[in-house]
Amino acid sequence: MGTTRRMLAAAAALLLLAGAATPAGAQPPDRVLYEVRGTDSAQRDTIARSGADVLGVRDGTVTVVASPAQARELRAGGLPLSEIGDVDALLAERGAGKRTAGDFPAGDEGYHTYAELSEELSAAAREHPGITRLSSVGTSAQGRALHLLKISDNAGTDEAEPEVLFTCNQHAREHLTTEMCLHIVQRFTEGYGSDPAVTNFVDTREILVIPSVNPDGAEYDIAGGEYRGWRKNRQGAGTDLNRNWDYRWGCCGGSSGNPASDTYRGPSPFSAPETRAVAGFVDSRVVDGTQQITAHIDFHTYSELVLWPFGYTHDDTAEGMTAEEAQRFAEVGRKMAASNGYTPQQSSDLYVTDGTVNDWMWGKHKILSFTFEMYPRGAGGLDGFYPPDEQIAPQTARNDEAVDILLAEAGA
Ligand code: 0X9
Ligand code: CA
Ligand code: CA
Ligand code: CA
Ligand code: ZN
Repeated sequence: MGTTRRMLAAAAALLLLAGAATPAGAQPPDRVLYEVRGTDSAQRDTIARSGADVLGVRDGTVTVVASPAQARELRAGGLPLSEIGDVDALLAERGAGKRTAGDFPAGDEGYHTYAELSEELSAAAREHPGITRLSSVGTSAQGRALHLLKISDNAGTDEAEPEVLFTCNQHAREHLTTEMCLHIVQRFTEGYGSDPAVTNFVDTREILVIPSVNPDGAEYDIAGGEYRGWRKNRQGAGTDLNRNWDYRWGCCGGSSGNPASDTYRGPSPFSAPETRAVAGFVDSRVVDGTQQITAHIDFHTYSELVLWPFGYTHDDTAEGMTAEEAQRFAEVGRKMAASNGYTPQQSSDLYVTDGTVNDWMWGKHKILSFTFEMYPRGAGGLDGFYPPDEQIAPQTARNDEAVDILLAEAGA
């Protein structure tokens, strides 16, 4: 962007900001960004239980988007919400500037749209036919294919090798995660035959990558004149896919029953076609009574965390999680976190959630299942979901060693 264009963009952003901040006689904004400092985990559970949208947590400071009703409820409960700004105005500021319809904003074209993602996967399959198999696990609410790329030697044959699953983009606006899955695809296809570690994993594992679990939401997030800060899928008012999994679904105040909430769990477990499709695929990997997938990472942004189940309870051990099993999660989680500089913890240490993917993967299938919350670390508000595309290469490569640690563990 040239200087003049940059100044125009800045001026446009100011106009939008000014326009949204004091619209004469207009409704109050529906979504306001707040910070709550010095929270303990019980207070974070209260925030999550209200159905407000927790964007990030760092050293007890929670960044949260709340509706006026949610904000009133939280303040009435004694939580000190300090207002950062109107979400739509803040987003307008981030996405201001020229853009091609349906593409990422000017300057962020390094991110892949759904069409570009589909093309990259086809190209990887075309260029590396011996070690790839491209298919889909099903379709989204709006009919987009939920792509699955398998990477392994003799990819067309189901061999007796540990299967490892990587899923990305359950949450629409977490675009950096789609790039993470694409980076895994590129690294294990392009590096095959030249990089000894990559070659060894491709020869001894079946690597399964689903780069976008929520393509409808991701496309919707970029389809307007600016980033929308959209989280859910695009079925009705939208379901939070990471509250829709069928393990202790809706059990524990870690999701919302209100369709307007950003953490709406849906009307029933697996009501979303996207979660149902991914779960159906994982269920189908039980061969002769044995689940073939032994390890899994679901990538999210942001906060730079490595998280493990259970999320529905603060207890370290529970039915289906012995002390030894909890210990293994902590050990592998800490090892991966030591490699990428993230912070390792049980997911409920952040706040309680129910119906998440990790609880289902472990609770139903005993798959060693982690959530990574990627870059950035800090509580950057909505901007945290939209790092400049210059961050794609460093922030995805940052997880190479952690991915390798999990691939190694999958054989143990
Ligand atoms: O809330 C989520 O679904 C994940 N965070 S995000 O900001 N990407 O939405 C975290 C899920 C991990 N589980 C728990 N915190 N219990
Ligand atoms: Ca850029
Ligand atoms: Ca193989
Ligand atoms: Ca197999
Ligand atoms: Zn997420």
